[in-house]
Amino acid sequence: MQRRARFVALAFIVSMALLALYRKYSPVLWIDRDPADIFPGAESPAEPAKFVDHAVDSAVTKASPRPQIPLYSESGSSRRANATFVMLARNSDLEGALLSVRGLEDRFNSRYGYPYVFLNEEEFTEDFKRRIRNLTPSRVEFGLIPKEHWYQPDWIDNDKARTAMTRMDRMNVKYGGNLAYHNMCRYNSGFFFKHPLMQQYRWYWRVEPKVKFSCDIQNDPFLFMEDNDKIYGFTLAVYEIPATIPTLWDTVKKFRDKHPEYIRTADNALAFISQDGGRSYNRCHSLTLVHTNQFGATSRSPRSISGVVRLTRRSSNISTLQAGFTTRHDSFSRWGDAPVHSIAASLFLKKSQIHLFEDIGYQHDDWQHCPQTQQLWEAGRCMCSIKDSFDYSPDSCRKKWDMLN
Ligand SMILES: Nc1nc2c(ncn2[C@@H]2O[C@H](COP(=O)(O)OP(=O)(O)O)[C@@H](O)[C@H]2O)c(=O)[nH]1
Ligand SMILES: [Mg+2]
Repeated sequence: MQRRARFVALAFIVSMALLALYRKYSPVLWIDRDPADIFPGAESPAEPAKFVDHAVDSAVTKASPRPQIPLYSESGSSRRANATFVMLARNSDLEGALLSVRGLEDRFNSRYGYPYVFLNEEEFTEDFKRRIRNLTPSRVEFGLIPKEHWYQPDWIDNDKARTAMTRMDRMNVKYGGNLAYHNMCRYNSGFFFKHPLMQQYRWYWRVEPKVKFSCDIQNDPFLFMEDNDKIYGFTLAVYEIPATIPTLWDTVKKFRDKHPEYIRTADNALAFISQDGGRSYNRCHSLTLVHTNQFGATSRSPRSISGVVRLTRRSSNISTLQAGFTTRHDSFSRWGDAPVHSIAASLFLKKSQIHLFEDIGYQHDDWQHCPQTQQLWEAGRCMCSIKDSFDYSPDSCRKKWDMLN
């Protein structure tokens, strides 16, 4: 009996010692480490700056204790980009937001551990935060959008704006009469990357509620972008509704004439958005719903290359135009943020800096991109059907993109 007790005690001590050694030397990373340890290649996030009046939810950075979950990438590398997912959402978008996060975690992020930022012009409810946090061990932050970034500025003639919106509503212009949608487009065009929570990251992946990721994402899109001098990535390209942008291209042309220094004259992607050398806009835009971009990179990021910083200024400029003209222009049209970003990318970047992620199976509303080769489809264990891809349907701009490359 005594011998048996001694044996059990010895076995216990040996297994504890083995466990300690394993935890010390194992290549597996543990989630309760400092993010800077987990992502050694990444810049350590700066303390988020704080707006005076609109406090960022300070509780959010303190993640609740989590079970330890190993993080690894396919190659076994622990290298990560300084990157985040970002979702603009209302409290009422919770169910859709949960679906998107669940999909992202299952198809990609449970192996990578990238953080999330959620932004809203109203405080997120405790229920929203708790249920989102319950889906992922990653850091999740919830930010309140500063009022001056969301609501239309004082100098807007609200009577004129209302009249224009009523007119658009009568003409059945999609979301034309919806002020919140106008503000959302304006915010997504020119402001989201200015949010203090966003300033700490160099790469953004915009996610919307209710989107679906239909294939395993096997490689890290952030690192792919970083390592291949890419700035702007997308999967779907569609035509914009003409009635929403009657004034957009004229505004872009004025901007181009006033600021030729911002326009890349060779090697750009102009042919993707214009078939007549820039006289008119063909309404093609990449769906910026799933894109990885550096539009928000700031000069505070020490590792930003100069081109990136310049891009930021350029995109801010065009976004500032959007911010002003969305509601100030006589016709008060309702420009979407997707054409604004796509035009900026097509005019300011080398076309090689724009990337179409063929391997990312992605669905937003009725639009779906499914990898078009059997090899990618199988490798990604895709749920979508190759033949149901939107890419070559008449409403898609994919052919224009292919012709460019
Ligand atoms: N906080 C907030 N987010 C919004 C509002 N309107 C739209 N969004 C978000 O903005 C994004 C685009 O909105 P959505 O309705 O999907 O527009 P669509 O994709 O153009 O049809 C989604 O992430 C929405 O959750 C709003 O009034 N407030
Ligand atoms: Mg949407």
